[in-house]
Amino acid sequence: MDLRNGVELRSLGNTPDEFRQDMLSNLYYRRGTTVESASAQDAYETLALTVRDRLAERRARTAAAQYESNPRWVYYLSAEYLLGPQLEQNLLYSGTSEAAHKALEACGFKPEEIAALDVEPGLGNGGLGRLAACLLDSLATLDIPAVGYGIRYDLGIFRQEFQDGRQIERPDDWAFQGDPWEFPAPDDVQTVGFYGHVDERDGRKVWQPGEVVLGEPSHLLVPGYGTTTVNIVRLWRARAHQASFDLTRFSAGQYAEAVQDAVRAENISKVLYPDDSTAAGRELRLKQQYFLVSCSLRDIVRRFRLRNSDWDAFGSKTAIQLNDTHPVLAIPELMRLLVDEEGLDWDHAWSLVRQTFNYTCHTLLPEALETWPVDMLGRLLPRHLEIIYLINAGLLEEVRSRFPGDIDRVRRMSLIQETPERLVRMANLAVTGTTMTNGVAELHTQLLTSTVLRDFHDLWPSRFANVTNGVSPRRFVRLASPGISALISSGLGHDRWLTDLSLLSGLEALTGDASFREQWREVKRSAKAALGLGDPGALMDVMIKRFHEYKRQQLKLLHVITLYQRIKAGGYDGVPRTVLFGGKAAPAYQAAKNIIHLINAVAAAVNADPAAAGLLRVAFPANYNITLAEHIIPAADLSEQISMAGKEASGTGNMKLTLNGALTIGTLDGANIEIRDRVGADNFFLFGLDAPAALALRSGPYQPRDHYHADDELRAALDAIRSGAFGGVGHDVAASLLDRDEYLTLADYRSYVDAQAGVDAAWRDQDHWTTMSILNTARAGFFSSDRTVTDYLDRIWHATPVRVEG
Ligand code: OAK
Repeated sequence: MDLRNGVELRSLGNTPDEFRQDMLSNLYYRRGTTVESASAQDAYETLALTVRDRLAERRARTAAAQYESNPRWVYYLSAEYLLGPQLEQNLLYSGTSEAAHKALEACGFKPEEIAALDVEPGLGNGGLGRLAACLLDSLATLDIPAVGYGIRYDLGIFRQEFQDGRQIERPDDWAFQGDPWEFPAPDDVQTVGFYGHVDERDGRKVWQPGEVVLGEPSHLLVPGYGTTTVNIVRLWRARAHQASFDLTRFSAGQYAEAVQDAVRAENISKVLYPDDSTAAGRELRLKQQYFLVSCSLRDIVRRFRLRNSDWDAFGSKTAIQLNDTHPVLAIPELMRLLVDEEGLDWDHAWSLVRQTFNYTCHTLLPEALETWPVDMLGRLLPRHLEIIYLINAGLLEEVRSRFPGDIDRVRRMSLIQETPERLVRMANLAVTGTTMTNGVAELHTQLLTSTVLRDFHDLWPSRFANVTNGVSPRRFVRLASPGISALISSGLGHDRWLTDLSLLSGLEALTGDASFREQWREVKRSAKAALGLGDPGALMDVMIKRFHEYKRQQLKLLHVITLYQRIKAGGYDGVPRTVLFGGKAAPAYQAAKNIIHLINAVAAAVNADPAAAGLLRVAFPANYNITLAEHIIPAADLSEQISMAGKEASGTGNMKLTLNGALTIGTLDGANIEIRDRVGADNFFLFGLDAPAALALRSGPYQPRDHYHADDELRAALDAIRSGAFGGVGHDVAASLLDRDEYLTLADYRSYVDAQAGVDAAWRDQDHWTTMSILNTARAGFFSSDRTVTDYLDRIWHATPVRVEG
């Protein structure tokens, strides 16, 4: 390989022998030890470095080819990434799995034990962060020049433990042992300002920050599958400026005071806010957001300047995707850079800004729509607030001229909410400052444009598009389910489906092949056995996602209690089930934590009762994360997607489970609708109110108690909860359902329980169930994140591949 300075580097070899040689040399030179005295951690780190070296080579080639072609770049700005464990992915993508396996064994290590030392960087909460990771995977796989920007939180999403059934949060010090996958890049450090005031000099505004913090980048490699391309995700870590260490105070023995400014600076990237779909209006969070935006934009501008000198080209060379509103300060920040620092006139800058940015909305929940107090934003970022006011003036002028006299509309669309408190509305700013706004499933986009963002859709209909989410088939089929993957490849006669998931449709023909069905059943069964949670012959009924009342884990729990009560009453005729829950609740979300506590109490009662043995079991492994998801998903027979219709933007777990041959029981919500359309209504268990019906019921005088009185089984289940049958836990859960039932759990209960009877009936015909399972996989190819990225490219980014020589 010819590197830019003309130095020849030998290419690293991938035969087992070459790989082992390199491992031994890394063990010796980079860990300073030998096989005889190496610990398992030494072996893990060495293996990681040896694999990383292979990808680093490809990375160098990728960077050179991308630089050479000076393309339009896709930059993904996201406060969260849930990348998942790196080792197995990097082994697969670099084609070194087998060599590594052999090398480890030759050195006396057990590969599974070494793989277990790989700690996933949990730098996200849930769907939004995992989607970001799947999109990066597909961008690299499709050879798109792209960089993900994010924050390198010292502490990721908390580690969940259960104490007496209650969720306890422990810090997730994910990089405690160091992170072998990370490349620090201290030479690209950025300086970020906060607070201060705005001066005017020679007719130009100059922001004089009152505090500066350094942003130090490091990056992780994002390899494409089946290609040489290796992109990066660049993560920023806050570092104190050396001037913030007060040597005078230190010398005077005031140790805590000497470092207090430095500590405050570094707190910016200390911890991920553990709120999923709720806005946390704290100043530190706003600081995090600006920190991400400021560092990333400076880096993007630096990269632009490597090849371009004319600002006019900026918009055509740069597509920046804003992952929800968390990075939306990028809009006023780029205006500030262009107008205040580069001297462009306002209109010119605004047209470049609009050309550059696009915005994805990931929610419909009003409480997730971010707003920031005007006072707080103005104190922290005085110049940005001025710029937001100027943007607002332009927006309101356009609204007034399009809708003369419609004062209410002006009030609704303003970037500033006036009462009861003055707030900056980040979603309004996002739509105003971008070319395109997209929702993440058909229904979501439809609801966005007809409710939350309706006024903006009236004004600018062509700025809205739908891009239905997708998931990486490499991670969520190939890595998660080697058994299913091998069977798919043998059935299809190739493994090209890994990069063209529509080819799964070829499995449809195999549903008529009894031996294929038998193998399919066996593969699902062994995934259950490997998970080790319950009888592999039982129906594995899986609900894995963040805990939120709108997702309705409480509905699943009512069903479990009903099954249990039927068992206790004798003559139970349902099929044996293992019901598996996984997920975390935001630490301050008491109602969700109550549901977790109640599930654990019900699990304890059911699992200890001999009457339920062999019929019903409830599993709730703690600390659901990507690593655990990869074990659970292949084992699932039934996928629970039971949110109140009109609340789940898309869901992506639903896609992962479908692709792994689970059948869905679900409402007509989010991407469930598109899944059902594709797999066929006969292969999907539908229940419940649809979005218009749910909305209508919610807007009237809904009386949850009517359902309680009308339905004996529902009443018995709620009474059991209330009467303390599960150890006194759950009083609040029952009260909230009976008094308010915000998410129509009781209204959907009967329809849900009846649909579950349909599940039992279907499960009894195992051969037919298997056919339905295969059809779910065969018809779910659309839900590849490769298709999602292709849609973004066509509708939004308009960027093209740069192929890297192999
Ligand atoms: C998190 C914070 C703020 C706003 C939204 C989220 C979020 O995670 N939303 C989820 O995004 C996923 C990816 O688009 C969707 O599949 C989920 O439905 C949505 O809840």
